[in-house]
Amino acid sequence: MAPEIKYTKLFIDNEWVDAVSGKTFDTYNPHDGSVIATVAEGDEADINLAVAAAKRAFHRNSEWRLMDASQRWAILDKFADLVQRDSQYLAELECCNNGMLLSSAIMSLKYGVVENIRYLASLADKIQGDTIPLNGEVFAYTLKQPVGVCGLILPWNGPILLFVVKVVAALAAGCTVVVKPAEQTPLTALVLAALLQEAGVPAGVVNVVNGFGVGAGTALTHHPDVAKISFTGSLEVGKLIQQAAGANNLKRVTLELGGKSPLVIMDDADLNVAIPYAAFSIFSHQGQMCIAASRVYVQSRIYDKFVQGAVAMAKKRVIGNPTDPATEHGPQIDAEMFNKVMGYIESGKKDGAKVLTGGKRVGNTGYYIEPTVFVDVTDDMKIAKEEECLLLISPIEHNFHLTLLHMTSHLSVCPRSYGTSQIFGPVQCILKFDTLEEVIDRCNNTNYGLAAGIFTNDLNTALQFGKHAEVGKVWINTYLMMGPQAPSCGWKDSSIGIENGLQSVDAFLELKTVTINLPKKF
Ligand code: TXE
Repeated sequence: MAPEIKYTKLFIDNEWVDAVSGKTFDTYNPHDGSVIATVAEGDEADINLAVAAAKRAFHRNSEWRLMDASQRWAILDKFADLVQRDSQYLAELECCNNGMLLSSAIMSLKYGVVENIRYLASLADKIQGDTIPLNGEVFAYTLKQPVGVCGLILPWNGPILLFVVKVVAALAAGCTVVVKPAEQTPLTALVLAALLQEAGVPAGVVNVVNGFGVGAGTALTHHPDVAKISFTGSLEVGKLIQQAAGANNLKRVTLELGGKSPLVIMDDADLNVAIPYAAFSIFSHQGQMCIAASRVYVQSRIYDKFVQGAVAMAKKRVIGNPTDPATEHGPQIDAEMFNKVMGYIESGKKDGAKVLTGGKRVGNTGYYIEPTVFVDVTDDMKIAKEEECLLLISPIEHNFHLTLLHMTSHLSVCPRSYGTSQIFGPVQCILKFDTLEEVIDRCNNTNYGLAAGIFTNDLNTALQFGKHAEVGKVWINTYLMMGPQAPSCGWKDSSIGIENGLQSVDAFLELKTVTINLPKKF
């Protein structure tokens, strides 16, 4: 049974309102492409109202700014209780609007999401400055203060988790926010806004404006009263956001962008562990994760054995309706992403890589793609480096607003293997290597630097890889293992700023030095 749709309007200043223009857009279920709901479509006029509400709520004499930090923690902790209370409903909505397996959404809600809220909430009253030993008869100290109104722009691949990671960190820091969810997944953000209101967050502190990238998104990134943008999405849009952020005021930016993450399997690894992990690392959530292990480097001596195991793992994944508890593999998010992934599969074949399993659409409705394993992949192929944004004519009609971004010509002379777009689908690319030195160079030969993993029983090999991989997170004999306490970072073009960990709140704070002239040194 489809979950009840409780909210479809914009949430501004604790009120549910229509878009000023009166416009709406449909949102879909990726399982069968059916319309789930029709949602208000915000644009510049609505962003202006939301930013004005957030600015009022941030005034130095507002209820929010005068509230004790421990009270902010208490309210956000109550929010965690409410999310826990409604976790089954939220998981069903996530499944229906995003195609995430219901079983995964329930696990993510009960553990990941609630844990994240509680951890980030607890940082609210741990924000402290320092005292500074300045020379002379002075006393100096630092204050860490909320940066102001923050624009939080979300992607569709983890709508609930990414909402809480950004919103709760910003609120713990004392900021006020305007959230722009992805156009594909507008529904859960509205429910979470209602729960924040129920938890006691004052009017104007949290506002949610659904809409498209060009429209609501651009209005937010160009708004002079927005002090900070935190964005998760594609590298192409990340670059546009950085430009927009500097166009009038100098907004602070946190960008969590793509990856082309390598997973290395050394010939001393336990293949009974490494093969299932490699499958889990690329096929979970149908490969729609920035940290997906999309390049698997296998040492030559065990290459054939690994490939055999990898193909068997891919073949046995149960494909089906994400609401079915037996399902392991659901649909891609929408027609646009379906077409993009199928385009990459075709390009891999054309470039000479071999599909050992998968590569085809499943069924005639929804956006299902078989778990796909490519061998004979070389570093120069598009599927290994994602050189350009593909837009192919395909059997599924485009019915989404496209922000098609130009790929600039200078990329062809970039010394690194340059990827501007990710496959973001269930496509495992297997490559062969001989030595550790060689594979470290090949892993690093990309403009991305999000994550990397290695399976080995040699401590020295693991430590060498851990040190020399040019990425923000390294997993050794595991993959995708994360928690709110560990900072989530990315190097190179993958990221600016840090989410999670103690540093997550710093991203929403400004530092100030206060110096007092004293009559006498003390
Ligand atoms: O992302 P976009 P899309 C990658 C992945 C995927 C690709 C495209 O490779 O294939 O991005 O996905 C808003 N100003 N990731 O098209 O376009 C948009 O409305 C301001 C990686 O969904 O970057 C949405 O809310 N905002 C990833 C958000 O940006 C703009 C997660 C993301 O959209 C805007 C998702 C603009 N000009 C996709 N244009 C990750 N890092 O996890 C768009 N938006």
